Amino acid sequence: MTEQSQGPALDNLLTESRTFPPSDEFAAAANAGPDLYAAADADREAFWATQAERLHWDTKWDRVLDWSDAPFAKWFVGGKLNVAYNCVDRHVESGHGDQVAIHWEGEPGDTRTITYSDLLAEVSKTANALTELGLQTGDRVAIYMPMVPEAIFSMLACARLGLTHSVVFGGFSAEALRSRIEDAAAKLVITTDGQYRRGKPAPLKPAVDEAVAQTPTIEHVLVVKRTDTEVAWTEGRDIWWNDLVDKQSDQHTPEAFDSEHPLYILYTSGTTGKPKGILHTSGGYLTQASYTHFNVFDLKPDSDVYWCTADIGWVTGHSYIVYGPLSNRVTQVVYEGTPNTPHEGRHWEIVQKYKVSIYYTAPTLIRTFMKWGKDIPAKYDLSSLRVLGSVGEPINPEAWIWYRENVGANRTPIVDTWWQTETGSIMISPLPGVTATKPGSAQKALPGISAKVVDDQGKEVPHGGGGYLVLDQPWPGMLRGIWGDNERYRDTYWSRFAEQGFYFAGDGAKYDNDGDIWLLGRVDDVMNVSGHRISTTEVESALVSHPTVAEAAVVGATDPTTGQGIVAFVILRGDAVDGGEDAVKALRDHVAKEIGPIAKPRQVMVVPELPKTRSGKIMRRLLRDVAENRSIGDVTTLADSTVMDLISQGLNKGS
Ligand code: 6R9
Repeated sequence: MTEQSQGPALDNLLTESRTFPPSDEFAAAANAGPDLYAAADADREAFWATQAERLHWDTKWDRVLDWSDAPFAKWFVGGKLNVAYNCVDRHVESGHGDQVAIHWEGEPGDTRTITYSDLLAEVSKTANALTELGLQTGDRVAIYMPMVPEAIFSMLACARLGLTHSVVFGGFSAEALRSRIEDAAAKLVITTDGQYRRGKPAPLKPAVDEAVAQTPTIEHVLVVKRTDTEVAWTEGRDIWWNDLVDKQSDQHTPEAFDSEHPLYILYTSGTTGKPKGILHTSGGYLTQASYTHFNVFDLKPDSDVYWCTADIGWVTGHSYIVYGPLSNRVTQVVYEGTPNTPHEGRHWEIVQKYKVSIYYTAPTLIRTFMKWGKDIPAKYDLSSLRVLGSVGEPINPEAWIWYRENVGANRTPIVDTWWQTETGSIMISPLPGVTATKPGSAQKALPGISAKVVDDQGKEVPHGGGGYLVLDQPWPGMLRGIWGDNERYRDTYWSRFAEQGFYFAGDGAKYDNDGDIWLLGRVDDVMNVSGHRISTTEVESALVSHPTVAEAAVVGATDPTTGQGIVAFVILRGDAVDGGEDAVKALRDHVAKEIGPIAKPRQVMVVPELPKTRSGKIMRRLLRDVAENRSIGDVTTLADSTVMDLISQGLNKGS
């Protein structure tokens, strides 16, 4: 039997009510059945204890959860484990050393096949190299790399030694890297000479050189040769990967660390300019990453080929390329490059080549594929696919349907997975063998997880109602804090609904009439551009750091491809010449340099004034009206009600 589509036709997507139940065959063979919900509901802690048994523990925990110091959780208290051992060694020990762990595909077409035995040897050598550099348990290591296998070896080597890694996306600027190194006081940066991007090598090490010139904690820079680009070299500080790692022994005995040992810090945008270092620890994090990866993607380690298209610079790469999948003995594809290099069918060519069966990507890419046209995927054999996933932002029903029809042959379940850097792992998602999926809805908290939609007062809204998404029970993969800033941790996530003790996710949500959850986007000043979180304040401070800018206000405007696009309104300084094309280009480039190309505004509008309330708050709502070409909303709280006319007139003149 194939899946049934019910309800109205395609043109009625806004009132989407179709559901797609799994086929009988899929349901019968699925890792997770409906009983999983019942087991979790019966006893949440016992349920998580069962899930933790997925892992190898050197010392078993004596307590599942200690929430006495809320909001600082401890999970699997007293337990000890080695995260890398769980992701690598134990698969070799159980006789799967010859299984391919990673089919790596470089952008120019070079490939590497890495078995679990290979992975063990590489991670061991890397761990021995990091030890030779004098790194000790608890030290922080920055990883600033493209999607090369050494990035994964480095993360796992850190985990193996109890070093805390801080992966910084390779598309971020020298300044972004510098501030992250400084915040974590990292001792080592691992990087590459360059990276392939859109068919061309681009240098990467110069950004590291610029960053570490101002970060005295850095003792060494370990450099993987990827593009053979010429690099500046600081003797004594810089070391080629090949010179150090290749000569190491491939034997290394892992040590067990406390369940709460810090595994990594990952920086994410908040509502203020300074990124937050989200802290994740070991036992609880790995338990949830492993459990969710196994059940949400229905992973069959002996037969599936899995591909998550994220970059390891984001949390999705951490939990669904490295820790979840490898703990489950996955065989996966890791692709280095962009989806249209050298042609727009590259992803489908890779799916066909490796017979990918599980594919996990972001709505922004799905919408890009839609733009490129359905003829492109139609040219390839995609029949190996059996589960599709989506993450990073709300997926509009139209994109969901397109994905299912043109990639999933109207057959594969789609799991729309809601979670955050802070949650560590997937929280709200269908289970592919259980849930009748609905285009556009993430639907239900996973077994073991509890989420609610509440109003301003923290009261749960009725079915059909909307409000704020909260998590009302602690979960194993939850962040353990913001690195070095407990106060900000409490303020950001736990003060909004302090009385109820809810975690405030920062997302708006609603229940439909069946009680399924629909995510509606951020309710704070965080923009979501192609699934990347960027704060309006971050971009504003980058703009005002430019000598020609007096003031700036930034909004996220709806964008058909990227979800939101960054639109900046700037007031130039009196002596700055004009707001012509060159000035605008200079400002866009300046933001790209300060933060990274992903933060480059789609538009910069030079205006004479900004709309402000009497207390001086910028009214972004009105600017969003302008950016989205809507008529301007209520202006009664403006200090000067003529400002919006001035702005509109200025823009119509085409500045
Ligand atoms: C994993 C990741 C988190 C924010 C989150 C929300 C948005 C992520 C979503 C989604 C609707 C989904 N988001 N997945 N919104 N449906 N399936 O993306 O982490 O980069 O920290 O972003 O992304 O707004 O709050 P992160």
